[in-house]
Amino acid sequence: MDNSSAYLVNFKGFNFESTLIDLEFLGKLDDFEIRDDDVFIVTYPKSGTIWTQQILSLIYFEGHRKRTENVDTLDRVPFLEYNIRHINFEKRLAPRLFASHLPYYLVPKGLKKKKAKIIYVYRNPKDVLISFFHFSNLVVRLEAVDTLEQFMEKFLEGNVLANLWFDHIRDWYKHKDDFNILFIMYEEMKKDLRSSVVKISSFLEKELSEEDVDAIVRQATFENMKSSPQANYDSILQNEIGVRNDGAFLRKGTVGDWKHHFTVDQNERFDRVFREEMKDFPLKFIWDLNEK
Ligand code: PPS
Repeated sequence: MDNSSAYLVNFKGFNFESTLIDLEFLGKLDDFEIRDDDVFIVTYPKSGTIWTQQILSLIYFEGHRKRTENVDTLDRVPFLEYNIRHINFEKRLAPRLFASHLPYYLVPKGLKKKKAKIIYVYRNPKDVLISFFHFSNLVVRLEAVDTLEQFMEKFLEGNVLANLWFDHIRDWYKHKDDFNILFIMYEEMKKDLRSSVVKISSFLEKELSEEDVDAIVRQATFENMKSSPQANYDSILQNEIGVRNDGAFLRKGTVGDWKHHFTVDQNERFDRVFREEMKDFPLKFIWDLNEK
C-alpha cells in the first residue's frame, strides 16, 4: 500500500488531507446551501489561494483595507472543506467568502444556479510542483518527500493532495459554462497586480475608488503579505497545522522558480506529459517572467 495513505483520505475519487477533513460534512456537501452572493476561490493547491484570499478580504472589508481591524485572512475567507477554525457557515454574514481546492464534481450543487461567483486561480504547473514539493516537506500533515524526482513521480501520478493538476484545471475549464466563473492566472497577477485586482472586483461587481485599489494592491504584494501576521499564515502553520522546518507558506512568490530545481531530463519529461495531457486546452501559461 502506498504510504501516502496515512496522510490522505480518498473521498469520491479525490484526495483530502486526512486529519483536517470532516467526512460527515463532505458527505453532505452536495446539498450545502449556496446563497446568491456567496463567493468562492477555487484552486489546485499552491496556485495562489492565499493571495486571492487576501485580495478578496481587502476588497470586501474596509477595516482590512484601512488596517483598522486585525482579523486573520483565513477567518475572513475560510476553506470550505478544511474548516479548521470551526466556523459556523450558516450563521455567517453576507457575502460569505470561501476558498476551496475541490474538483468541479464535488462542489455544492447550488453553485450551478450560476448566481454565486467562483474565481478559479491557476498557475503554471512547474512552479506549482516546486511550491508543492517544499510545502509537503514543510507541513507535518503532508508526506515529506526526499527528492524532487520522487515528488514529480507522485505529482504526475496524481498521488498527492487534490490529485492530478491536469484533471483539476481541465475539468473545471470544461464545465465552466455550468458556473458563474472567472479564470485568473497567477502569473498575470504577478505581472500586473493592479489590473488583476480591477478584473476581480469588476467580476464581483464591487465598486472601488482609486485609493481603495491602491490600498489593496499595496497590501497584496508578496513582501507586505509576508510581513503581515494576519496574511502570512505563519502562526497558523506553527500553532494549528504543525511544521517540520523553518520554511514559510509565503516561500518565494516568483514565476519560473522551477528553473532552479528541474534537471534537463525532468523538464523534458514534464514537457512531454504536459503536451500530451493539455493538447487542445485553450488557456495559455506563463513559465517565466523577467523579474529583477
Ligand atoms: S495552498 O496551500 O494551496 O493554499 O497554497 P497557495 O496559497 O495556493 O499557494 C502558495 C504559493 O503562492 C505564493 N504567494 C504569492 N506569490 C506572489 N505574491 C503574493 N502576494 C503571494 N502570496 C502567496 C506563495 O509564496 C506560494 O508559492 P511559492 O512558489 O511556494 O513561494
